[in-house]
Amino acid sequence: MSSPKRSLTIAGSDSGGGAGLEADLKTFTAFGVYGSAAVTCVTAQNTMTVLGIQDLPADFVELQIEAVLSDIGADSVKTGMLYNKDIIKAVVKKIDEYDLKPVVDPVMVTKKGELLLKDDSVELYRSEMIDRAYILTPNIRETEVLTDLSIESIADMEIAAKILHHEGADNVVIKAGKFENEVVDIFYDGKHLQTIKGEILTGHKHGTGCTFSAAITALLALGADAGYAVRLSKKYVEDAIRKGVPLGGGEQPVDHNVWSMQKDFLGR
Ligand code: PXL
Repeated sequence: MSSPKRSLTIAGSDSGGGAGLEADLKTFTAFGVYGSAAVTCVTAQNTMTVLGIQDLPADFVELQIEAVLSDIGADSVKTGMLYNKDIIKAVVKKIDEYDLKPVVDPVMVTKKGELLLKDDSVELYRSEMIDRAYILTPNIRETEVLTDLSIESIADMEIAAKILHHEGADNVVIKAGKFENEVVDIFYDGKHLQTIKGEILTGHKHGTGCTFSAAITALLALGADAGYAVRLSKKYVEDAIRKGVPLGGGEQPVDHNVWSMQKDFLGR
């Protein structure tokens, strides 16, 4: 029997199961990739609100990454919510030790505005995580924080993508700019700028960011190149939003399972 492809997520837990490492693991499974997880923080959360956040000791985050990589291994890695300086430092240490090329989702706040990266940790995040990213996946708000720009047009998104690439991210996807009645993603690999447009979708949006970067991570493990992984992951997230999970009284989760019956993703 051939061994499965493996992806590791280093992220926070969302007890509601829509975002965070739960979204990542469901998405890895949907792509037929074996998922492992190093937990950074635990959130008590549902579709309505975040009731509490408990961070794990940084050395224990490190220990989980060590446990996974020293035995199971990983064909691709993503980082999500890192929350504080000590956790950022611990993750950076393991990235360097294992020469990882992670998908970096610079998680900062929930859609409602609850902080998932402490204010006093943003500078360290900028200086340590951007240049370690194989693919950096900020949304508009995160892009503004990471570049000090105000993003008001597609042209601003393009400039920001170039800046973040210049700061060391190998590939940059700026997600979900809503301009000219469309949702626009910008992908930049240092050579080509691609504009990926889609219709503005309403409805089940909890977990979109995590699910998108997890799908990219799974596809990288399967051997896709960065551009293909990004474009296909966008389609996956659109379908996951359209299908959605009708649970909870707040922002309802995307359906991570939406493509799980399809086996040959790279043949699409
Ligand atoms: O979508 C960002 C995100 C990341 N990680 C965790 C989260 C959320 C949003 O709710 O809870 C743990």
